[in-house]
Order: sequence, then structure tokens, then C-alpha cells
Amino acid sequence: MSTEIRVPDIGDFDAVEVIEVLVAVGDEVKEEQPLITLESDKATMEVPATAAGRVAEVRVTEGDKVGEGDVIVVLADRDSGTADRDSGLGTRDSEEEDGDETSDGPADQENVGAGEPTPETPPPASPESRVPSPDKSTPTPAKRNDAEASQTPRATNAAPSHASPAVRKFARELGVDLSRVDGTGPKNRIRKEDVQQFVKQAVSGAGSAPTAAPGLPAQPDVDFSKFGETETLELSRIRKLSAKALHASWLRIPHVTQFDQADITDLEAFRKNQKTRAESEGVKLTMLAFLLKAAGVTLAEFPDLNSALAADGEHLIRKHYYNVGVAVDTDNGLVVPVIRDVLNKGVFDLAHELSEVSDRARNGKLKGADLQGGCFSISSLGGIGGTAFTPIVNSPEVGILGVSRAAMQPVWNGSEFVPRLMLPLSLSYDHRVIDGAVAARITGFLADVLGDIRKLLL
Ligand code: CAO
Repeated sequence: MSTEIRVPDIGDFDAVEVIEVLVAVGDEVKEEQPLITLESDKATMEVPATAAGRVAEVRVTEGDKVGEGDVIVVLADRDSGTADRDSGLGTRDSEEEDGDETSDGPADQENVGAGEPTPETPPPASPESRVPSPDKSTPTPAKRNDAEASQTPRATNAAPSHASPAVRKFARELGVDLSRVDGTGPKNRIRKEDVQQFVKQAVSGAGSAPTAAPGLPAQPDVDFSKFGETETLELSRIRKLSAKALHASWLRIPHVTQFDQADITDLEAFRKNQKTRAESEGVKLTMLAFLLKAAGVTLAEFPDLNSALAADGEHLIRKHYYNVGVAVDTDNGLVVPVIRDVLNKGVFDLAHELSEVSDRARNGKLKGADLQGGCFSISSLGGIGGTAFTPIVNSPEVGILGVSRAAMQPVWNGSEFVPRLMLPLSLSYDHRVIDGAVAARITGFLADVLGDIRKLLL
């Protein structure tokens, strides 16, 4: 038995151009998989399969004009696949060639235009390997109901870059900005081949990863020995990895840093007061343990800060767990182990875990799992010095808190200046997710929590 897939109701158009044929004879297609892309004056639309099966015939080629009811593809049922093939149904050579022009075969086609967010591929190793693996419990956007999905072509705006949804998805996967690609298709439409060509040029010309920044000028290879004596040292493994991760985050994320101060006079008095008790329990109670707790409370209050932007750039994945990475300075470079469930742990427990994990970091004893699953990060330079800095967000997280050295300052209380211990906070955030006004509220909230020990501990 075979199934004819027809052009569904596409509104007021009766002759719409086929700009892409996404399948070829012999391909196995799933229900809802896009088969062809149509383009009208106003939009491009993918026509999905209304059933699963093997493509026995492709009745259209690029450039054809089609209207509602026209048969575009004939599917053979999986069961009757061999029989249909034997009967020679729809195996015209020319069609196979046409299909090959626009398709990389069944494997590549599976996800094309599926319209669901693709979780960010976890990078290979630390510190970017702390990227949480796709959270199975995270709700994904609701699936359209079958009837709606199978009868309606999916429309997207053709402007501003002239490319089909499949080409857009392909470009997105490679990190290519389509506005920088010249289209060689009809009406300057960008084809898959144009994107491939752009990437090839970027790789050969710039020598940098296309996913990082196609077209970035290559770093000049300067012979510094012309100017004086030099030596060349190999970077440590950690530094090489973190350099790559930091560079990718820097390029990927539009950063803004919000500065604020928290009055930690009472908190510091409390910490000092508890220090001896903590030491008797073998715990070094530093300010960072309180900051971890405060970060948990803040993430719970501002759920967008506890999120990740999906790879399609159109969905936000909110996390319902509260894991915070802590930047630890080691002889071999920066590592960011993750402290889990900070919202629900006591400050003593957090202090204990922090000193245990930073010891392991300094002794090179961290495991891969220690570096994964973070939602947010803290980079504390308070033990060293400085008044403010602009930390780099650890993509795909959306925020990082930089903490500088607390100092006594005269603070006006409405009637007089009083000496208060002020802690400088620098919150860098992904401006695609967090707006400036929200960031100001976040640091204000954090300062408030740190300023009132009850809000932190209760
Ligand atoms: N203001 C004033 N004093 C501070 C402070 C602050 N913000 N933060 C810490 N201190 C104090 C501590 O209380 C401690 O004093 P006491 O010994 O009197 O208790 C002292 O400074 C040393 O603290 P510490 O740095 O050993 O401990 P910590 O928990 O604050 O930090 C860790 C631990 C692992 C974060 C830290 O050792 C570290 O590696 N910091 C560097 C992080 C880094 O490199 N970030 C940059 C990343 S981007 O390149």
C-alpha cells in the first residue's frame, strides 16, 4: 500500500514555488518530517509528511510551482517496501539526483526543521564540560497535536535573510550568522551549499573554529624575538581547555556587568562569632560559604538567572535545581567545581564542601562529575584584593557573580556617616536573557539578603 502526500491548504496561494526538496527516493521518513519547502511572496513553509514510510516517488523538483492538493511525495508503507520497489513505483533516476542535491540522506534529515530545541552539545572537557547534560526532566515545548501538525505547513518569515527553515537550522548548528552569507540561489536565496562555502572560507581564512566566530581575523604570528629575548612555554591542559571555554563564552554571550555593594557588617560579625565553633567541627567558615547560600536564595527568587538559553535561541530552559560553580585558582589554572543543591544546604555544610572540593582542585583530584551540572557561578577574589571586575559568564549559564575584597567605608545612614563593611559585587549576565533592570534588582536583592542574616539563614 502507498500513501500520497499532498500540498495542504496553504491559504490564498495557488502556485507556490518549491525551493527545496528535502527527501529522496528510498529515504525512510518519520511522520511530521519536512519533505519540501515552499516559498510564497510572504513566507517559506515546510510541508511535513502526514505518515511514516519509505519515499517511493518524489513528484516535484526545485523550481516547480504547486498548489493545494498536488501530490508531492508517494510513500510506500514499511511493510510493503520491497514489493513497491520491485514494482518499480517511483524510482526515476532524475528524481534521485534532484533529491541528492538537497539532501544528505536519511540520517541527516531526521532533525531537519523539526522545530524542537536542540540541547546544547556538551563540550568535551573541563571547565566547559561543566555544562549540564540535557536535563531530561526539563519540560520541552508542548508538541502540536497530530491533526494540526500534519495538515498545516510550518511558516516562518522569509525576511531578513533569504533562506529556508532547513538552511537556517543548518546555519544555526554551525554557529553561522546568515546575514553574512551571500546566497547563490534564485532571488539570492541562501542555499545549504552557500553556508558550507562560508564555513570553509572562515576555517581556512581565519584559522578559528567556525562555531566560535566565523570571519574573526586570525591572530598575527609575531616574531617577538626581534624585540628581545623570549621563551615559549606550553600551556597546561587546564589552561588550554579553560582558554577555549572562556573564549567561546565571550564570543557567544552579549555580556553586561552590574555592580553593587552589600553591607556585610553584621554577617561578618556573625561569621567571626561562629568561626571558633566551626573550627572545632573541622570547618573553615569563609564568606564564600554564605555567598553560596545567598546565591541559592537569589536563584530561587529570579528563575531566569537559573536558566539556560536553548541552542535554538528561542527557548529558555529553567532549572529546578540549584548548583553553583566556584572558580578555584590552582597552580595549573582556573577550574570551576560545582557545589550542588546550595539552596537546601546549611552554611556549615557548604563551607565544609567548599574547602574539601577546593583542596581536591588544587591537588588535581577533581573528577569530571565535579565540574558538571552548574547553574550559576561565583568567582571570588575577595581573599586577594581589588574593588570590582567583570567576570565572564560560563556559557550556557546566564550569570556569574564576581566578589571583590570587602572594605570598611563611611556610609550615610540618614543622619550621620557610620563605618560599615561593604562587599563589592559584580554580576555579569547574558543580556539575551536578563535585562538591565532585572540585573539591578538581582544585585539589590542579593545585597539585601547578605545584609540581613535572618533572610539568609531562615
Ligand atoms: N573580602 C574580604 N576578605 C575576604 C573575602 C572578601 N570578599 N573573601 C575571602 N576573604 C578572606 C577570608 O575570609 C579569609 O580570611 P580568614 O582567613 O581571616 O578567614 C581569607 O580572605 C582567605 O580566604 P580564601 O580565599 O582562602 O577562602 P575563600 O573561601 O574566600 O575562597 C577560593 C576560596 C577557592 C574561592 C579561593 O581560594 C580562590 O581560589 N579564589 C580565586 C578565584 C579566582 O581565581 N577567580 C577568578 C576567576 S576569573 O579568572
